[in-house]
Amino acid sequence: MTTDLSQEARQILNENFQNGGYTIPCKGLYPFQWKWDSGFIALGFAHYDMEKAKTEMKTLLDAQWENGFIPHIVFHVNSDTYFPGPDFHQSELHPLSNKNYPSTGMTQPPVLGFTLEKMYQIAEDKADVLQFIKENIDKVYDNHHYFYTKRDPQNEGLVYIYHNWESGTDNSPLWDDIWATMNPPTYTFVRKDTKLIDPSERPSNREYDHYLHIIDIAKEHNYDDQKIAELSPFLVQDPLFNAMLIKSNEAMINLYKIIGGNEDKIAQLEQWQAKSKASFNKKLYDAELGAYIHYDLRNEKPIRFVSSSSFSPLFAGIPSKEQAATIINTMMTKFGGDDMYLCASFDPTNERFNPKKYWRGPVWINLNWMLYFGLKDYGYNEIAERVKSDSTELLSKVGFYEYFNPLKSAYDTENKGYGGGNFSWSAALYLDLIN
Ligand code: 9YW
Repeated sequence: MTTDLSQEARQILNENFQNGGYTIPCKGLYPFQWKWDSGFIALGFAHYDMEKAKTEMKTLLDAQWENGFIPHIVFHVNSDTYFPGPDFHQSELHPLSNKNYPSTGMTQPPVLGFTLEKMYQIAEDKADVLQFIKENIDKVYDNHHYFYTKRDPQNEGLVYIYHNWESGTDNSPLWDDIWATMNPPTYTFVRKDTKLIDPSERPSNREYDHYLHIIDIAKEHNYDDQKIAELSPFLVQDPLFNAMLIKSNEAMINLYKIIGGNEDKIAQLEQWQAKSKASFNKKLYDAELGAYIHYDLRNEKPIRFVSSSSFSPLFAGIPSKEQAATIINTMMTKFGGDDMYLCASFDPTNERFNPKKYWRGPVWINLNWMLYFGLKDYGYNEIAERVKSDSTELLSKVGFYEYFNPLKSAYDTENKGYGGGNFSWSAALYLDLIN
C-alpha cells in the first residue's frame, strides 16, 4: 500500500515537473511556479531525484529581484487557465524587479532556508548538496535581509505581509474583519478557477475584488515597500509567515556553520533570531486564547482567532515548554476530537468554520507537515504520530488532493478530496513524512 502510494506520489511530481525547470502545483488550476510550493516540492524530489530538487530551488532563486525579494508566482509561460496573470500583476513596475521572469509583486512564506537544510539532511551525497548550498545560500540570506529591512516598519523583528495571498492561507476567516474595513470597486474579470473547481469551495467574487484592489494600490506606487507600508489596507504580522522565517534563519545559521566562515552573516542571523523570537512571544501569543494569533498592523489590533497557523510556531522552536503545552492543549480541545482529522485550517468551534471551503476549515498537508515536526521537536510524539497517520489516511483514502474535509463523518457519504487533484505538495510532503 505504502509503496503504491509512494509510486503515485513520485509520478505526480514527475508529471507536474515542467521543461523550464520548475513544478506546477497542479494541472489546469495552477499553471506556474509558486514560491512556497516549490520549497515543499523540492523536499519530495530530494528523496529520489536530487537533481530535480536542486533545479526546482535554482529556478525559483533565478527569479529573485535585485533587492532580494522573491515573488510568490513566477510566470514562466503564458496560460489562459489562471487569473490574475502577468498582465494584471505587472512586476516590471518595480525598478529592481527581475528582468528575465515576469512575476507577481508579492511574496509567500519563507521556506527556502529550511528546505535547503532538509535537502542536506536527506542527501546521500552530502558534498554535492553542500556545494549547491554554498552557491545559493547567500541569495536566501539576501531575501531575509530584504524582509527585516523593508517589511518591519516599527523595527520589531516581526515582518508584515501586505496581501492575503502572501500568507498562503488565502481566504481564511482571519481576514474577514479586514475586508469589512475596505470598500473596493467591483472589478470586471473572468475567474478561471471557478470553471475548474466548484465555486462553493473557492473564494467569492467579492473577496477577489478586495484581493485585486490591494494589488492595484501597490501598483499605483510601483510596488514600493515604504508606500505599501503606509497605504496598504491589508498589513498583517502573520505567525505562520514569521515562524517560517525564524525556522529558515535557524537553518541558515546551521548551514553557514557547516560551510565555515561567514561570521558576519551568522551574527546578523542570530541577532534577528533573538529579537524576532522575543517579539513573537510578546506580541503574537494570546494567553487567554491559549494560542498564537495574527496582528493587524494597519488597524493596530490583534486578530483573535485560532487557526492552524496558531500552532506553527512549534515548528520553529518559538514557544516555551509551558506555552507549547498550552497551545497543544488548545489544538487538541478545539481541533482534535475523535470525530475529526487533524488539523483543520480554522477553529472548528467558531461560526466562521467551513469544512469544505479552501482555507476556511479544510485540512492542508503542508500545515500538517510543519505541525508533525514541531510536535516531535517538543516531545509530543503521540500527537505527532496522529497528525502523520491522519494525513496519510486522508491521502490513501481519497488521493493526493489539495485540501480535505476534517470531519470524519463526511467520508461516509462522499469519499472525496477537494480542490485540485494530483497536487504536488501533497505528494512531495507524503514522500518526506513516510521517510
Ligand atoms: C490561488 C498554489 C497556491 C498555494 C496557496 C494556495 C493557492 C492560489 O494555491 O493559492 O490562486 O489562490 O492558497 O497557498 O501556494 O498551490
